[in-house]
Amino acid sequence: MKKIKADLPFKNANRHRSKVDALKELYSRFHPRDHVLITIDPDPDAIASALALKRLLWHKVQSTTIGMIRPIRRLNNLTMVRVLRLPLVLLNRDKPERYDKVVLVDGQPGHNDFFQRFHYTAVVDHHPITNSFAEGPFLDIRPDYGSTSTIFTEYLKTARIKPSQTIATTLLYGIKTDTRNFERNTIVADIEAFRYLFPLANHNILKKIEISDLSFGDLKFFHKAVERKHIVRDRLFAHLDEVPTADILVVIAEFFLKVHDISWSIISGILEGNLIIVVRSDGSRDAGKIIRRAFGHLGCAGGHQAMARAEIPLANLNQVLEKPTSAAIEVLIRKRLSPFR
Ligand SMILES: [Mn+2]
Repeated sequence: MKKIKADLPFKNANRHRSKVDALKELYSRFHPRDHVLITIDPDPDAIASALALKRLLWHKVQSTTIGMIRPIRRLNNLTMVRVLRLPLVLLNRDKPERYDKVVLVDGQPGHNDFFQRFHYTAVVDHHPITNSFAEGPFLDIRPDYGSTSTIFTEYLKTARIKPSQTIATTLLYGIKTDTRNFERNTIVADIEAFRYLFPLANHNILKKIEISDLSFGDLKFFHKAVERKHIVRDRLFAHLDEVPTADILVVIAEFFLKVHDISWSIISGILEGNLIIVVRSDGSRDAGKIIRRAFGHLGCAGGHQAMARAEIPLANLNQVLEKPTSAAIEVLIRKRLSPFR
């Protein structure tokens, strides 16, 4: 995406007006008879921002609908919507409904062709500015902010609205996911918003949302991994044959690393004609280097100190295996990544 210099299209870009003026200006764009649509690409930050805006517009407009441009896939987010009963609807590309005003939060029209269909009354976001905006919409884009949830927490404070437990929980989760628990893109405003929201959120629900990354279907791979595990000194191996996604290998590799005697968790499976090997370790030896030495000549292999992965086309296994049976693959991996080499 091309970056556009902020000074060109951005006369009304907000940074110099006060928080009270920004809120007033935002409100001035709506009429009590309006039916408002908020469009989101539904990640936690976008969902939380939309809920906060819906709350800000409560009693100010006739109705506010939060419309998703795609279904939610991530299990954590599905859990959030289910447990907190969030009022989200899926927009239909072919049957656009009529709304008086449309707002975009946590994104810009150029981020998705679905967004580009709408004529926006307001855009509130924290991504780098990639759009040039024609005259018109209320803009509040703050690329230095870690999350749009932070921006909306400030709006709620300015409006003297204490967020409900549901809204506080989603905003807190939005800040946490977009800053990866303050490990990236964090400024003081994010931490201040977090501190403000912390006592207002439901931490039991937040914890349930954060740990909900498994489906029922995944459980049978846990079962298989436990049954098939081979332990060689402090390394645990499990080969799972065909798997539906590589994510399940990662989740199981991380799970076995919880066992206190295990320093290396090496989980493998077959996906779309490739053998995938996922390593999680305590980082005492360079896992990326070791997996590259073991499998780099057969496919792509590498990673970091404590996380590594190899992807090997099954056809390439002919070079080292007479017949790539499940048992032969399992033994190959165990030999090549054995601590005794
Ligand atoms: Mn965001």
